[in-house]
Amino acid sequence: MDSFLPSPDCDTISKTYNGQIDSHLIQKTNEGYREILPNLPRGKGWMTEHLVQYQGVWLTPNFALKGLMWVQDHFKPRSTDIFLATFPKTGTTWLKALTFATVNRTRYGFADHPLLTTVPHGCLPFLEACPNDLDGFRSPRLLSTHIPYTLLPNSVTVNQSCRFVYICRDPKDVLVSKWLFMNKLRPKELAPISLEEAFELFCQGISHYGPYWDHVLGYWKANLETPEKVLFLKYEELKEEPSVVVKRLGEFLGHPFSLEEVSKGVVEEIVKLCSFENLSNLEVNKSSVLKLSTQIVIDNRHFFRKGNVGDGKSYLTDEMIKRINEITSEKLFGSGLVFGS
Ligand code: PAP
Repeated sequence: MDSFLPSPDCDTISKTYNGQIDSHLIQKTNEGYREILPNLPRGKGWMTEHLVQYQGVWLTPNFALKGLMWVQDHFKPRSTDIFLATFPKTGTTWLKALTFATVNRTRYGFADHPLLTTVPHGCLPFLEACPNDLDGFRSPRLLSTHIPYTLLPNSVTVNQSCRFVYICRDPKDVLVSKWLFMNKLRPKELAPISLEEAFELFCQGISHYGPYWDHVLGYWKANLETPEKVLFLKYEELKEEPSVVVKRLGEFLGHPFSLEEVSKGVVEEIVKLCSFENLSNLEVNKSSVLKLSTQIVIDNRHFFRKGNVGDGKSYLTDEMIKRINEITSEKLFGSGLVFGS
């Protein structure tokens, strides 16, 4: 099997996910899961009825918790693995597209690129969804994950020379993007979650893979300690200077752009291919779906809303903005990391 699919599509990936799982391993993790689940703290869910707190992080009780346990129990990293790590709604879709296009730029032409017919999420596997299936993928594997750095197994963070690319975003934009997205996915039988409720939960840290600030700080610290292992990006920087960031990405991943490529405009081609304007207007991203599991099927169009910096502020009251800014300053105090106002 390839490190990515030659003609990737969501169906093929979800078939891959379900294809080669060792039933003994599933059983082992499922037993542990059933044992711990009833005793975990619960909070109100955004997309599901509730979230559970496990090892300090808030997760959907089925997909995300099982996925994390899977990774901790059974994932076998390779020294060449590349992880795209994100908190949901911070720029995952964009980062996946840019990385996939950068790493595979000699393989595909821009006129018939897989990203023109496949949602970025379909181009590379989600670690939590298929840790055991990944054994057959060719190195270097490009994998995405929402797992906090501190919860990844030591075999990934300490023992291997695999690399991470992390992207973060202003928490106000993350909150609003997440609230709008989750309400679209929330089952009809559950009343939509109000912005006030979502705001409270987010501030308390109760959101998928939250608290947000802990997630960001985990990767930020890893970047400070091992910059050769963890590249730390901001959505806002990427919006401002996409070509500069793409060049850094290529360099960091061991695929630096040559002078010839730069002068031929390859970096700009990648930026254009992966731009919000381009991706959001593709037929596949307007009308197809992503099947993450048998229960989780998402319209691709939901991954593309506005793609702007600062949009969160137009939904939040002055009071909410003040409070979230205060929490952010407090949480990030002394870390050297800052977000805009
Ligand atoms: P996910 O965690 O569900 O995969 P993710 O891709 O991290 O979501 O975030 C979605 C946000 O990125 C959306 O932001 P918004 O709600 O504020 O608009 C989405 O519009 C934005 N986005 C998606 N693709 C791009 C892109 N190519 N360029 C810039 N922003 C993008």
